[in-house]
Amino acid sequence: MKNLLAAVLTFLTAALVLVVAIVTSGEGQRSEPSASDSVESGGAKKLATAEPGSERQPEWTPRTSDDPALAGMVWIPPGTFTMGALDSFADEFPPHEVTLDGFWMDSTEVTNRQFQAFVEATGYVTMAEQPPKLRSLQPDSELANRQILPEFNQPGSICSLQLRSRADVDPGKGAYSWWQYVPGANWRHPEGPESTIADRMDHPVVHISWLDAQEYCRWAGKELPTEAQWEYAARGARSGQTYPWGNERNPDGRWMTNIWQGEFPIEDTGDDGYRRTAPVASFVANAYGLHDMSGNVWEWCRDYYQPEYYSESPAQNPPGPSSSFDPQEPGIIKRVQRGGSFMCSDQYCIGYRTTARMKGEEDTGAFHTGFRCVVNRSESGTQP
Ligand SMILES: [Ca+2]
Repeated sequence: MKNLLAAVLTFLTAALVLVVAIVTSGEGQRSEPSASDSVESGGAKKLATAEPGSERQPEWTPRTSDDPALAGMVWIPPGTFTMGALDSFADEFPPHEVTLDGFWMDSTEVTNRQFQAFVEATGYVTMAEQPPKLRSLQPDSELANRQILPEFNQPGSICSLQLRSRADVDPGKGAYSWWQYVPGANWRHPEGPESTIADRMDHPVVHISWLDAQEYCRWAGKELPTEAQWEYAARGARSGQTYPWGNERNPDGRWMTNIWQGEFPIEDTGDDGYRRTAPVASFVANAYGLHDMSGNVWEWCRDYYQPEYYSESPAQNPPGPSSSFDPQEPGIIKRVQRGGSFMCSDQYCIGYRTTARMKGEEDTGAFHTGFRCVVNRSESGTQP
């Protein structure tokens, strides 16, 4: 029972992670990283690499497969690229060359419809639908003996509340003014028990923990992408560019991704057309045929999170570190999240950049966190 406490802590730490991320980014206002001198080569000859700084779309025709197991997926060609950034947040440093085998990747985030098929086939119950338990504490964590507060000791998940004005932001609570644990919130009820996904079946599923995503992948015969696969795919062969489509956030004044516009966290004006999740593929795909690699929802990667992993990462198909370590919360097991979400604004979380890294407790989702899958096979569909 004492572990129930930890579940609350699980939530709290997840919220704290968000807070920290937001605060960290908020310090921010830092200029977004400039294009580095990375070289990106997509093995295939048909792929012409864009010049750094160029907004020109790389020449590549997305490949799909007739194999039903690869439906909805696109081929990501083998290649070498520079992962990370020179002038950005500390955990994106150092930029380093990585070579990857080719793989298949979902062209969109996993939708409510897809996740529902999984649940109907298996009877799976997500973490947010279960009574809180301790699942993501390191074995030697000091948090193991804490008590779970009663208000957190019921199924639920983390949501961002709608604030009315800047006065609603309690300086003492900081980001907890808007991030709150909502009993009854889960993938079927994204904003709490009264909300529904009935008209959102083609939106990305949310409130999915890393452990939930693993179960979906197992059922689907897929895997979560490694962090290196995710970044390589998101770049879409654009060398060292800030976004999957180039260096300009709003080319020709257009919004290219579902993020937050307006004063954060008071009012999202929805200038991009969406105030929360958008249907997948509402925005243009990158050169590989991948939609929403920036914005919409954070996407889980397979890797444990360690901020300094890039300093020791192997150059060939890096698998991520062998264990988790976040100095901000060393007792918690965390996995990498990528891509930013509809909650990311240029005032705070600029996580929609291609190199931006986030972390989350592996047993905890939130209303802006989902995932997509990969299949590690050759272009012809055979096992590597
Ligand atoms: Ca938006």
